[in-house]
Amino acid sequence: MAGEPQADCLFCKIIAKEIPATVVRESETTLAFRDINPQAPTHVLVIPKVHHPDAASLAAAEPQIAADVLREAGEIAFEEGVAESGYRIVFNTGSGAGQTVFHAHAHVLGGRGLNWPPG
Ligand code: D5M
Repeated sequence: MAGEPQADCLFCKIIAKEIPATVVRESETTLAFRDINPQAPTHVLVIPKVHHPDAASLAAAEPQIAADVLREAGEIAFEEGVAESGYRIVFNTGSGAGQTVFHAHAHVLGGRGLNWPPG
């Protein structure tokens, strides 16, 4: 069922604490942890605790939780000290855009210059 934990989902396993992660923030509806393969000095992932395959399906099914993910991303940018210099919130959506984990997640990237357009 939509939103239910998926046995084969890496991020559902992190939420269930079956796989360790370096958690930086947690709310009732979200979990944020450091990316295992950081692409910037600050690289944190914010995920909803409910399982939806990407950000658009999360927003369609659970708009309040999608808003929670964005709010947490902004709080993390402040806590990590990258808000003033500028940071990026990225939702890779679909394998053609580089999505590899099909549980909605925001990348919070900062602490270095970020080019536009992204690669
Ligand atoms: O982003 C998926 C991201 O998930 C990618 O940047 C690596 C990260 N990742 C993969 N496994 C882990 C674990 N175990 N801990 C922390 N981060 C992890 P995507 O947008 O789907 O490419």
